[in-house]
Amino acid sequence: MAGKPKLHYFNGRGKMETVRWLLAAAGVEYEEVLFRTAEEFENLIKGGKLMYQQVPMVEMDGMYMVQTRAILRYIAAKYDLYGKDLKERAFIDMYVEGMRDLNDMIIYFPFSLPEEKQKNLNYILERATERFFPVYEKALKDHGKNYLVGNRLSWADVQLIEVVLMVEELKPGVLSAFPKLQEFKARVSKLPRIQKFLQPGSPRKPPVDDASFEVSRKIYKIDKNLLFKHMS
Ligand SMILES: N[C@@H](CCC(=O)N[C@@H](CS)C(=O)NCC(=O)O)C(=O)O
Repeated sequence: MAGKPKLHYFNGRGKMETVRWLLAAAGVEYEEVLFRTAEEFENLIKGGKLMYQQVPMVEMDGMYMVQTRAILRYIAAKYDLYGKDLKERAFIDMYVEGMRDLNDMIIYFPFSLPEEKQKNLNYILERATERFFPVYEKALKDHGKNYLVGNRLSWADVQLIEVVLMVEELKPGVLSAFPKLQEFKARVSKLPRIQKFLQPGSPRKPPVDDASFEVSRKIYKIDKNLLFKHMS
């Protein structure tokens, strides 16, 4: 199993996208094993390597790692993106958990019923601009440093730029009231590894559209009425 990490997922963002971002920021090359049908996903389950019969799964360092947050924490710690001491880690954890809450809303947004789509979109934008973005804006403003924690790039910064770009896809200009976040985005986008990941042709996946949503719905056999099953 030595060699590059192998990412097992479908050909879309979903929960794996944050893993792709973090590996890219760490400068780690990886392979992707993308399944495209329910049958291919079932074959992966039958292979017996998915602890909970779920993906994301990352083959790395002799492990078949599952649970997105466990995977992210391992990569962050291994590649020195997880703070220098327990207190920095606690702050990184607090930031990334908030970002995950926001990211999850965006991931589940395509499940909205047509009549609820606009209401749900408004809710996400309200949460982004009134709950989450003000936290990161204030942190950057108060300490006046370039990064959220410890004045060097961490997992929190990588997840912040990812989620900022996702919210901007839902509403361009959403950062207009957040000057520090605008500066942060401009600065971090220019870091060579991040810049490379943002280029067309990188492993970064495009936003979900109706067609890709339908593909993922079929792979995971998602019944809209059973959405809670997919919110673990
Ligand atoms: N808590 C898990 C949840 C993983 C999860 O819900 N994975 C979905 C795909 S994104 C899945 O494998 N669904 C199939 C199933 O649960 O049977 C994590 O964060 O990795």
